[in-house]
Amino acid sequence: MSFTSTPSLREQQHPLIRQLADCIETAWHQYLDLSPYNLPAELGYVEGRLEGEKLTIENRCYQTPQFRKMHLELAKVGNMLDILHCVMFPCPEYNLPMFGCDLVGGRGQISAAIADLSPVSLDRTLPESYTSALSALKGVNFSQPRELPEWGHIFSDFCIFIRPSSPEEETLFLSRVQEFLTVHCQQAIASSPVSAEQMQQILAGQRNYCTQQQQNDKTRRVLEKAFGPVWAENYMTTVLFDLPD
Ligand code: BLA
Repeated sequence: MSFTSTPSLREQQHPLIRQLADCIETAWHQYLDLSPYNLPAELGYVEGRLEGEKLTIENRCYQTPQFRKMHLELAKVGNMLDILHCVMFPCPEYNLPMFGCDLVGGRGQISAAIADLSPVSLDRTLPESYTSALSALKGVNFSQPRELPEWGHIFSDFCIFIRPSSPEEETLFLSRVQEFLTVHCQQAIASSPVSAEQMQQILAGQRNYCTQQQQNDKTRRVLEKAFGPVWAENYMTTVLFDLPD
């Protein structure tokens, strides 16, 4: 089964973005019990202009018993920039990492492909069940690893941040994200709620993750140029990386 019916933007994106979007939605439908999650109405589909080019943003959002918000965003700036952004925000009652993924490309080439299951614990380690499941995956090597920015200390040792250099590496990245999602969904549906005290620590960890992601100047600059600084700040803090209450 695939879930490719509605979107118009998806067909115009770089093939790896299209494939990854399909892969994410297929995993979500396969493993999780999805309900709709309503973004503020005016932020589901957005158009702006950046340097004479049209910027289009298309959002899909769900929630489940284990995830308070699962957000998949596709964005396109004329023929210059194709973007996929995805974050799964766990409910703070569960000790689950943050799944995050970003693909950025332009003119036929993906320049940044990042995927991670990021810890939210104070000691920055993943739950033991995740560490053993992820360690058991086949080792992967990419020829063009990229260096994380300063705020990238939020990511785990399993984080992949690369520039894919061939169709083979694009496929390898895609299958690694698929493996992350399978591990994550299976762990999530098997997990039990934590104590009130541990929930406070998880909340602090999620807040830290979001605060650091909000420091991404490259994302901010694209949004500011198209929509202005006030809109960009609002979008980054309420749609992309909203803090749990
Ligand atoms: C990088 N993100 C980027 C880049 C752009 C965007 C233009 C630079 C690409 C490059 O250096 O090759 C832009 N990303 C966007 C925009 C949106 C977006 C406009 O998602 C949304 C509308 N970013 C995330 C998530 C992660 C993430 C969930 O949204 C990780 C889990 C990471 N993006 C991320 C990182 C970089 C990046 C680490 C590199 C930043 C740097 O090198 O400074």
